[in-house]
Amino acid sequence: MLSFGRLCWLFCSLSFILFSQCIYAKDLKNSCNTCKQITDNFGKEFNRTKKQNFGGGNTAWEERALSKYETSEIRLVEILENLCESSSFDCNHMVEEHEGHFETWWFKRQTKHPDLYKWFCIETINVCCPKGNFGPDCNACMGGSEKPCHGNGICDGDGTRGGDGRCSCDRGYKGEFCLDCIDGYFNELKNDTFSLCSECHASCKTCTGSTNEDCDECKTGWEENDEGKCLDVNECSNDPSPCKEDEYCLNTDGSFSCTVCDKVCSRCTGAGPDKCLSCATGYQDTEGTCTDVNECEQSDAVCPEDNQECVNNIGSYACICASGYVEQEGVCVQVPEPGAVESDVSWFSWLMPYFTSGHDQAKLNEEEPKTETHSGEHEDL
Ligand SMILES: [Ca+2]
Ligand SMILES: [Ca+2]
Repeated sequence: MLSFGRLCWLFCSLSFILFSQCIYAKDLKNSCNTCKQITDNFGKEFNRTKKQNFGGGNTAWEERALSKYETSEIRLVEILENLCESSSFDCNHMVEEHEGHFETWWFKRQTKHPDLYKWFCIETINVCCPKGNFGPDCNACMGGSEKPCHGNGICDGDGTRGGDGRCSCDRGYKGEFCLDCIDGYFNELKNDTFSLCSECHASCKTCTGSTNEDCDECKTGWEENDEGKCLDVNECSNDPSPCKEDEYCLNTDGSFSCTVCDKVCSRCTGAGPDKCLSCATGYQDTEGTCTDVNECEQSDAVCPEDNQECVNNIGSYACICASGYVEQEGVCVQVPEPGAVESDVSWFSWLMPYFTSGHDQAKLNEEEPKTETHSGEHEDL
């Protein structure tokens, strides 16, 4: 029987092998990409150096020089020097490692094998495969190398020595060969080698055609009517409403949404202060719109304490000490005569909030909830 330690060792070794293979497979794909980049750049540099020669001089000499330069090692070296970004290690390493192959191609294979990518990347250093093929032996992708994944997906490792040739299907398609349709799509055309999946109507979960009459099954939020069509469910007409009490409901195709009412409403049918079913506390109905209640003008005194003044604000009101009075321990007391305290300056700055006008106080208190007296902030001073 295997000991625990030995089992661990076995598990770690297997994990390492799998991990290494993943890295290796990725490396194989990357190597091909690097090679492709190199040969693309080779083509660009080849064109760039077409018009160059060894240097100035008379025309006859230039012509001779040009024809010589075309196939010269100097031109090859100039091309090779510009194939990679200096920061790209993989690119520089590959060019350096296979410099000999570039020389062979340049002097001996160029005419017979004009496609450098094919000769170098696929046939010589074996990092790429022909299109539609994958893996170390360049096997055909799923669905064949002519049309991998039947044209409805991407073959893993396509064109490289890596990957496993399996298909990642495009949106709408599924299956090993990307010939089947996912839910919400239907086959417009299908045979052994071709499939066209189109999207169902928004109301169908599954379907056989493109309209809401072709649903096999309606999607959530839709229901079948007597004629067999899938129609939107109006969730907002449900009783009770699917929204909270202070929200209004908006029906949409296949769904609905809930939005919080205007702050002046406690219940509403839509957005804005004129869509209230009932007004929020502190507001009253004025010709169909909820407006602020001026509590200070109500017959019942809302600020019952001595020497208090009522200040109205939007949605509420505040009770503050009247001019010439200041709050101390919950009651409004008369402001002492100037000079009665040691430091006049600090005394007056301390009192300033109580001498501001009612309008300013209303602003200050606008968003505050209904309060009977000020809190004793200054008591800490
Ligand atoms: Ca709906
Ligand atoms: Ca008010």
